[in-house]
Amino acid sequence: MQKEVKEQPRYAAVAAVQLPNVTDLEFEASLNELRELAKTLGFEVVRTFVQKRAGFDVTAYLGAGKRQEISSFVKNEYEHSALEEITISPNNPEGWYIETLLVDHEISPSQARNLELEVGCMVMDRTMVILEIFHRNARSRAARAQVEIARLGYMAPRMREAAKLAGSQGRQRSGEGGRGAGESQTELDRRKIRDRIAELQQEIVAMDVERKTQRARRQDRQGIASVALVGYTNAGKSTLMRALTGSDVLVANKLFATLDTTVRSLYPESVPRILVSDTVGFIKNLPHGLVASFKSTLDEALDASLLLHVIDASDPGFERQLEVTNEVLDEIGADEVPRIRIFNKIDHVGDEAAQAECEANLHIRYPDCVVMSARRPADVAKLHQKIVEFFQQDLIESEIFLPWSAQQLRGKIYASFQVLEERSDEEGAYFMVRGEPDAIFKLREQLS
Ligand SMILES: Nc1nc2c(ncn2[C@@H]2O[C@H](COP(=O)(O)OP(=O)(O)O)[C@@H](O)[C@H]2O)c(=O)[nH]1
Ligand SMILES: [Mg+2]
Repeated sequence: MQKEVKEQPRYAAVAAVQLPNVTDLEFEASLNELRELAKTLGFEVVRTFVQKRAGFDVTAYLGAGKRQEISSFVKNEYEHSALEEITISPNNPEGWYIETLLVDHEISPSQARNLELEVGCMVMDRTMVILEIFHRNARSRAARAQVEIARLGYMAPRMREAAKLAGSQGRQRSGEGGRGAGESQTELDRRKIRDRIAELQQEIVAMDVERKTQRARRQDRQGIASVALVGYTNAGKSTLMRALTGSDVLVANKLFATLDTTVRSLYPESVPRILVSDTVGFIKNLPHGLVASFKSTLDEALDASLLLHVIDASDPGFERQLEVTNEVLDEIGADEVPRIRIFNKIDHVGDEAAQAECEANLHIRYPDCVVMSARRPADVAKLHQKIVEFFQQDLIESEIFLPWSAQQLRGKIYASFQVLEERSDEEGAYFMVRGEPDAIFKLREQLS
């Protein structure tokens, strides 16, 4: 039997300043989202530090007292008895240590550096967390270029900060005055970054022309039935993906666990096989500079034959989120892709009466929507059925003749179509199949 490989957990703490104009609800929602984003990056968030302030501390984002508190927590010197609430999950062993402090705002390079020095662990701000997620999700060339531009834009001032630090230390050591070596290096780096951004922008313009033929590309892929999950972070996309593809069962298999987690086939398998892919989630609090890279990373939704738009029905702000998702999908040209709206987490909406009322209202407002809980196997099975039906509704029945000389295509026929009947004579074999008209047509062409 294969041993289950457990990834080493990476522990993180989250810290945020609540400004006076931010309501408790907004503040909590943003923190929740950051914790979800952290999970996506493989962090286990063990503690959240919050502080109400009139503004961010200029030197290190948080006030001195809070920094001290975090520092002693990171160094594990915390007086455990002094803790009112400590959110360490039960599978967190005693000797845990915090690898990273995640900050729920974009902070300046010098704030980040000062905070790091004081708390004694790495600091990642909200923008960096999101950039890292986009970086991991960018598959197409255009998306990779777009994310790299955003990363360079984010890195540039931070490199200057690092260079300034190195420069001032250098000067201190050598007693050298005026322009330090660090600074001229910075100039050079700044120019390099500018050049690289310009180069990437040109590439993207060139790719835009290429993308005009995207529709053709989708036509090309019609033989492959594919479904993409889209929607906000925390709506339940990944949970649904696992439930629909049976990967909860299969994940114990080490080989399987190492495969790309974002594309899998629907399970139990159907004919033709249907691929399910998870896309990068929408973010409530998306820094303005990251909008372009988000959109390009979402681009792969265009390749799907069907979109499953997952909405958290238990989130009070779901209607606004639904609108934003629609708008963005329209903008990237995904309005042409058929879509099923899935209101998930219905089990999380109040008591049974409230759930029934919510469900009834949703069906009135959004006819044809699915209201479900990813945690209920019966609901998942129904959705599975609905997806399969979508791909079968346009199927036609047809006979394909395969001469004996082309028997190597036999396997392909069985993989691509549902074979209803097979017979043969001295010329070859005849298959009565049910399949996509396009795929049948293509195979016929190939055979003639
Ligand atoms: N109560 C409830 N929780 C759910 C449901 N679906 C997902 N969740 C939880 O919601 C959180 C976010 O789910 P996840 O699949 O990671 O969302 P994603 O960001 O869209 O991929 C996780 O803690 C899930 O366990 C559901 O139907 N009901
Ligand atoms: Mg997810």
